[in-house]
Amino acid sequence: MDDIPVMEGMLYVKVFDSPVAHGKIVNLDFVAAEQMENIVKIFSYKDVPGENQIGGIIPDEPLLADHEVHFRGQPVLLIVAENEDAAEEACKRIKIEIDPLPVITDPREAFIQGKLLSPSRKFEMGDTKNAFSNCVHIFEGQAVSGGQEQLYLETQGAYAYPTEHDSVKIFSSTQGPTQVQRTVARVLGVGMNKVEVDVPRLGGGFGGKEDQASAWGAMAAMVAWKLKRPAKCIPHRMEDMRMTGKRNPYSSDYKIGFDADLKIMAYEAVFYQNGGAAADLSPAILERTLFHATNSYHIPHVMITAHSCKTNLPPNTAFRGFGGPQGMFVIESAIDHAAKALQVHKDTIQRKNMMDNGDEFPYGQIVTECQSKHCWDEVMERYEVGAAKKEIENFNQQNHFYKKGLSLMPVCFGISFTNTMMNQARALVHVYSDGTVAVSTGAVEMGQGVNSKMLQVAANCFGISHSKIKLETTNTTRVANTSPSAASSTADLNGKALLDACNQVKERLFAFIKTQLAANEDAVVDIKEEVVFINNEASAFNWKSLVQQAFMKRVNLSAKGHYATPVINFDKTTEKGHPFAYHVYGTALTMVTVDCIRGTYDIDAVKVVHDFGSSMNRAVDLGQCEGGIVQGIGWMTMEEVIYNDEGKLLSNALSTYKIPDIYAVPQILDIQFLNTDGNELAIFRSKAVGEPPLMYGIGAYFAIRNAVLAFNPSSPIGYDAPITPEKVLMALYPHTSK
Ligand code: LUZ
Ligand code: MOS
Repeated sequence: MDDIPVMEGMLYVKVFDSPVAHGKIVNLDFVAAEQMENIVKIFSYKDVPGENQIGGIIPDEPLLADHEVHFRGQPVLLIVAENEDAAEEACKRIKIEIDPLPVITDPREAFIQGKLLSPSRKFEMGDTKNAFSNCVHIFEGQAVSGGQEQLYLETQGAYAYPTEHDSVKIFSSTQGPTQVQRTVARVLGVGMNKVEVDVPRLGGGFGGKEDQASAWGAMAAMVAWKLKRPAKCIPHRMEDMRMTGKRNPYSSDYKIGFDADLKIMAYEAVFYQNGGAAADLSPAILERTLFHATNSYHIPHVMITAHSCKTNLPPNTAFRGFGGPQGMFVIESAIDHAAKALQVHKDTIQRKNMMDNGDEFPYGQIVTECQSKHCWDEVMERYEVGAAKKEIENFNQQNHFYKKGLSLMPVCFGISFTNTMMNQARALVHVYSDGTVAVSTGAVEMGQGVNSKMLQVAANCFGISHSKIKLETTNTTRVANTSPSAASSTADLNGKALLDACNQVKERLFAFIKTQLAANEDAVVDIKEEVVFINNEASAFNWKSLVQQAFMKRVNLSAKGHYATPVINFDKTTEKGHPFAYHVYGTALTMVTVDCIRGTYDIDAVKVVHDFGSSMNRAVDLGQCEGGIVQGIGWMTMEEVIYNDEGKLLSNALSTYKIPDIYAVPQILDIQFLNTDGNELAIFRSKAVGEPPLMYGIGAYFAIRNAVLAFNPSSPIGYDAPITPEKVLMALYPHTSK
């Protein structure tokens, strides 16, 4: 946001948020505050010109609280000031009185009280009841995974100014420009055509700005539109941390049954998702938990139930993986539980039950182009897992206060928005008369490298140098009705749309040159390094002269491309279909050392074989993979979101919320590209890479847990992530922890 030069007269917008997690507002007095020097106006819900509603999937979230507050940090008032200091001062003068109502922070408690954000969902395949009655081994338990703060380097925020025709332009730090546009239009009570959203790039998103950027966009836009002045609304880090939602914590029950040969015959799970005080994206996240509940395994009889529970926490939201990691953690816990009880290596059970082509996912899609076993077997061989296990056993026999642990974590992640409708994109290409090119897509660059990939698509299609192409900002007036940059699908969807646009221009240019050179109609035209070839022979034309002459002959040098993923479908009434364009596969080997005096640990190595398809940019893809792994390790080990019983965020700053730093990166982080043909629905057959690697981080949890058990085989340690050093210490010495 701060890369954008602001206009003179810009107003500063500060949010006054609820100090209480649940209650009725009985008195709200901001008269004195509003009369202070340099305070322009204080907005309450009464000042919202249109609908006081920002809920994306379900309309259950006001922009500004009206009579009740539902979470601590809920926006109540907007203080509009000439400068930040004045806003801070005024904030202190506001008096709010709230009659407290009961606060719920636990999803199971919310479920018992019937507080759900959306209808519960159930995926079923086969007949678990009958299957369990034939099982030789059955294990049941609970698994819990915590929240995760997105902690994008740049906080949320928006800058807006009024434009002609009663319109407004918003620069927003959002993954979803159209979602901001839609929300602003609703809040202002105007058409979407009066709202322009522009996104140059983000200082990180990680899912946190898929939906929740809309509130900040709406606040800045409302102030700018009503007061006819530019306005900026950017929370500070601690405000951002307490007001915005995070990865949904889950508490889950599992039941897993095996035959005598350790084949998993039946699996049941019930997921209690902590949704927070409003639906936000939680219903969609819940859906992805269901889709990934069996991870890479084929299980003939499955019944998975998921509840989105309403608690008095900030509405939880998207975070890289989007419910998938939470689903996978539970099945991995169930299998681990079984392995420990049966005293077999977990990887024996994992490999034996790995899915393969022709198997059916519980949601009806048939497994194709499966790379699960390839990745797994490649890890076992390349990284000599058998020898590594022996080494660890020897080490653990010889060392008392250091213990090592190892785990294998397979991943199978579905690519496409689970909501079929969202799998569409558009792109706009202008070739200017001097041969330079400008490209607009719906893709938002947030550090993931999508702009590099878009450049590659255009350069590759036209056969020209990257230096001739400019990537424009993501803007709703140039590319409309965009899906957010999310679901690992941004490069696929926007890349395919861009390819369509470039091909249209290219076809016109090729048709033009054939007439120009009186070439045969089936002559083959090509452009390589900006030289035009006819039937593989260099012609006198280069890209620039071709474009210039085509323009002189009035050829259309612009095009709009469109792409909608074919094949995919899903029927929510039967919970069956073919929701994903394809799947991404891989396996991670993780090795750790636990310091059994201190409870601290090192991640010695994460070694991965990952299915990139035919990678179009190995540097970008490797970066995504490395970053995802470290972020996944953070979620599973050190990042602990803590609210107290009053719904107050205790881990509310970087001093109390620990994310991985360079010292937390595994000593050895080795990623092998499993080179496959890739899928034709992937851009240039280069598979989506944004989210799948995050789930390799789950391996760190189980490796640490194994090391703990090597020290204390009777430790009562459960399946409760993150496995922080404190929890490790308690698990090492349970008898002294009381
Ligand atoms: N967002 C969304 C996502 O709206 N639908 C999805 O399926 C999804 N998946 C991953 C990340 N964001
Ligand atoms: Mo995301 S969790 O792909 O915004």
